[in-house]
Amino acid sequence: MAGNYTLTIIKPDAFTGGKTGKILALLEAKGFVVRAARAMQLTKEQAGAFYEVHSARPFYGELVEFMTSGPCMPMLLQKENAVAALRDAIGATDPAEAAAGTVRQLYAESKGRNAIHASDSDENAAREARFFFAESDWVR
Ligand code: FUP
Repeated sequence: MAGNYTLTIIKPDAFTGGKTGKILALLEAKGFVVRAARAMQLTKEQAGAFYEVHSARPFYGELVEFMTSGPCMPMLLQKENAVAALRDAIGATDPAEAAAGTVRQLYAESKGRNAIHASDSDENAAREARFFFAESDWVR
């Protein structure tokens, strides 16, 4: 899957705020194709494990709290150079610093409640894809 797949999550602020369709339309317009998707409520254990890399950071507790505050929508997306392309499309972590037209500039509320997750490397994309989806969940 390396190179052409990335994992995104429509986070609880955007999902419960009814922004999923708008975000997906923006991403589809940029050429991303959905290969797997599910709507789910993360448990504290799942959110904690997903963001384990940040477990020593001061915002970790708040991040886990937010990610479990409502349903979210993990999706596996396909596009050439998917990881870099999606990082470009979502913009900076803090929406105040996100470029015009990016998902976070348009739809995020704050640095913590920032609408969308995107894998930051091919290696993490593969790990995160396995976290949410079995191979049999993918459409090809
Ligand atoms: P990003 O890859 O842009 O989602 O950002 P990071 O991996 O650095 O951070 C993961 C999530 O932690 C962010 F989406 C939001 C949260 N976070 C904060 O709440 N405060 C911070 O200072 C940094 C990150």
